[in-house]
Amino acid sequence: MIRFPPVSLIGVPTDVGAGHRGASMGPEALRVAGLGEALQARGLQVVDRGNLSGPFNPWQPPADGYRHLQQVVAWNTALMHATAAELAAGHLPITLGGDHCLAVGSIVAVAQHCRRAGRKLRVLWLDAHADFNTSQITPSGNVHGMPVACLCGIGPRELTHLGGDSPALKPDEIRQIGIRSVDEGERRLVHEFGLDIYDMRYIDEIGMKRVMEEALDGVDADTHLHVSFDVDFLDPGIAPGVGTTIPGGPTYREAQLVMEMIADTGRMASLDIVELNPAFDSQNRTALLAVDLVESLFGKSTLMRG
Ligand code: 6HN
Ligand code: MN
Ligand code: MN
Ligand code: MN
Repeated sequence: MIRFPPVSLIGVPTDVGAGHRGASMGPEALRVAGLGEALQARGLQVVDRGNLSGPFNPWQPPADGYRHLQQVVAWNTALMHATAAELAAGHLPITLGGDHCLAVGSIVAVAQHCRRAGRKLRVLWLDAHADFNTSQITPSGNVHGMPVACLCGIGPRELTHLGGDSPALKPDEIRQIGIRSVDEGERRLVHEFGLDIYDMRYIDEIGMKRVMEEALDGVDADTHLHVSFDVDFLDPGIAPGVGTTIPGGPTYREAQLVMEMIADTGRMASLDIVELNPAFDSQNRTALLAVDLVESLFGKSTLMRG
């Protein structure tokens, strides 16, 4: 059995980075679906830190290629500090998003923590999207389509330098899994940066087991594994409660295997659960599915052999 440090839930109720309203209700939907209780039932110590506060969503069109940049920076600053405090206390922080722009704040804190401790970092980005847009190439201006680029050093200075140093991440520290929607300019940029992308075509061809073996290759006792779980990673047939559904995502079994293989490493030390949008869900089913999958991330298994 894998031992985990105490887990801290950090609610970040905002949708300032998204193109649809409603991800701001994500933290409460995850709580109502029993996330804290499910982890406690696994023997984990869980503290719910409640919700961070920040600016409301002004619902404005993009300015200079960004929507709500000032509000995005404010929420990410708060999350970066909250995440850093949990890591410094030896806890495992879980970001309850909120839209995916928040991964800038959480991952900047994680990266700084790793550099200080001299640990290796591996980020697993589970998503339908590459989230590698810039103000020049974005089709929407929505910052939730840009966090990976910001973390790799391209984007508005307020985000690329959120933690002081830039870039927070080297492209070879990231593995993206489940990708099936990449914008035209974004595709070029992702290749230029040499990002390791396990797209759905590749998953179809070689299978999820081998994909995960490749994505986790090199993860060892000295590695901090951060999982950024965008719920739109999942096939919309099982997970309709997101703003940007893209057909052809991982099935329930494939998603379970992803989570179980991550759990098997015993190295997951921080997690984002983002883009859950209760306004598009019915009867909280996508939140319940997210909780089910997160239980597997924390070692719940139905395995009978081996
Ligand atoms: N997400 N590539 C599209 C855009 O507007 O940049 C969609 C981004 C979705 C981002 O789901 O985290
Ligand atoms: Mn995303
Ligand atoms: Mn996405
Ligand atoms: Mn499970």
